[in-house]
Parts: sequence; C-alpha cells; structure tokens
Amino acid sequence: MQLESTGATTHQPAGEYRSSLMNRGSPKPNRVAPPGAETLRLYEQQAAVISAIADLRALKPNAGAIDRATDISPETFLSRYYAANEPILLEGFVRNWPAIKKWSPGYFAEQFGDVELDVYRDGHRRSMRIRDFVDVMQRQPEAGEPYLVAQYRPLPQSELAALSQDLRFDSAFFDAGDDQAVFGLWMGPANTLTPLHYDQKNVLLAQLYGRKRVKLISPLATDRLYCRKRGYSEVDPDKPDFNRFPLFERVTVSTIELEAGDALFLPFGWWHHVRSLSPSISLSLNNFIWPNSFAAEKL
Ligand SMILES: O=C(O)CCC(=O)C(=O)O
Repeated sequence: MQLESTGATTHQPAGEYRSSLMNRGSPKPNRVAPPGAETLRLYEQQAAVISAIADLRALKPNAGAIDRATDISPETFLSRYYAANEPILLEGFVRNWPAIKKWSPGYFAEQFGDVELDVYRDGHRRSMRIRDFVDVMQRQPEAGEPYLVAQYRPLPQSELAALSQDLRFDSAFFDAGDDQAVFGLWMGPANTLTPLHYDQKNVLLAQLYGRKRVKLISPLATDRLYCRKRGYSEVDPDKPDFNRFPLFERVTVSTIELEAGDALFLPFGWWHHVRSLSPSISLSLNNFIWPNSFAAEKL
C-alpha cells in the first residue's frame, strides 16, 4: 500500500534544519516553522491520536471492565498489567499479611495513641494525636472526616516503624529494602473522599481494614477531565456536571470495590477517585522491583 506523503521530512539532515532556522527572518515558501510552533503542532497531533484511541477503546463490548485475579504470577502481572499500564484488582493479595488480623482503629489507638499525625477536616490539614483521632472516628463512623493521610519514606524509620512487622512483601513483586519507596497510610470513617487525580508512579493500594470504592479512568481520557491543578481533575465522577464539563460525557468510568485483603494495582497516569464505604485503613505502596520512575512524572 502506498502511503500519502504528509510533506514532513523525518530525516532532514541537521545542517539543513539549522540553516532553515537561521533563515527564519526571510519569508520563503515552505520554510520550516519555528520550533515552538512545531512543538505545539506535535502536541496537537499526539492529543488527537490519543483521543481517537480513547474513542476506539470505548467500542469494546467490555469497555471499562477491570480485570480481577485471585492468584497471579509475577510474570503475568508484569506483562499484562505493570508493563501494559493496565489496572487489576488482586483479590486477597494481602490476605495473609498479619496486618489483616491486627489492624483496626482501636489497634492504632492502643499502639500509637500519643503519635501526632496530619488529618484533613473541612478542607484543612491539622495535626491530631492518634488516640483523639480514633475517638472522633468511633463516635462518628460515617462522617467522612477527619481523614488521616500520612506518607512515609520509608516506613521502617518513622514513628510507626513497628507497623512494618505486619506487612509481608513477596520478593517476586516488591523490594522490601527500597529506601526511596513511599508508603501512604489512609485511615478514616466511612465516606472519606480522595478526589479524582493520578499519581506519579505505579501504586498498589492495599485494603487492610474495611471497604473502599474506586472509580478509575484511563490516562487516554486526560484531555476530557478538566485538569486545572497539576494531577487533579475538577470533575466529580459521582455527580458529573455535564454543563460545566461536557467532554466528560465521552469518558468511560470503571468502578470497583475493595474488601479487606484485596489490593488494587493503580498504574502510572490512571485517574482514580476513592471513597470509603465503611471505617477503613489502607496502605499505598510503590516499592515494586520493576522500574517505577518516569520522565513524564514532572508533567
Ligand atoms: O485511599 C484513598 O483515599 C486514596 C488512595 C490514593 O489515591 C492513592 O493511593 O494514590
């Protein structure tokens, strides 16, 4: 099949390209556009291609279905999910971690009652002793706040170091000694909400107590998500306002629920919106044995 020429020369010799740039001032037919305009056109082309792929994926009969597995080999996980940038719900993946039997809000109050951590309430961050936080959480188990969100790099050197003993990292998937790894601890009553956003790395969200609902959107839909603040969308996928956000009508949203013992693989760039369905404790991890740092992280 003969391809129509677009007129673009992908192998233009560097000398010719440079001299065409140097002659930018003199208007000539077919002169090379300045690099800024070229870059913009390239981005527009890439965006159009990505948008078309998103529309094509939506034609699949099972569009939006998220794979689930109760047992997965590291080879399958790597080739079908990690390297393919596809999410999967790993049912029971952390069911044998001691944390599943031990962790509860009461356990944290007993073991770490005097530790002060950041909690979010009324849109503000403040510091609270774990004992007081758990007290509020138990008195208002459906209030949606306060929400304890703590990040550790790494967990074993933090004030909650003892929690490390309750985790069991399978060395076929995780590097237990990765000192760059970030651990996120998320604890709160039912109805806590983390708005639609994406992370800068591949993440495993391990559910250790209670239940959560996660809405997931492919990175291919990024141009339909009204991302004004870096990495965050203005759209609430629970109640999308199609008058303000009309492009969101063309977005495929997948919904899955996590039970204690399950883990959700959240690939880099995938948008997620997380609500707890009961009092809940989760841990997010990124200490995979495979590369987990990307040039696009800074975007
Ligand atoms: O559990 C949550 O509320 C949010 C988790 C999350 O967004 C993450 O681990 O990246």
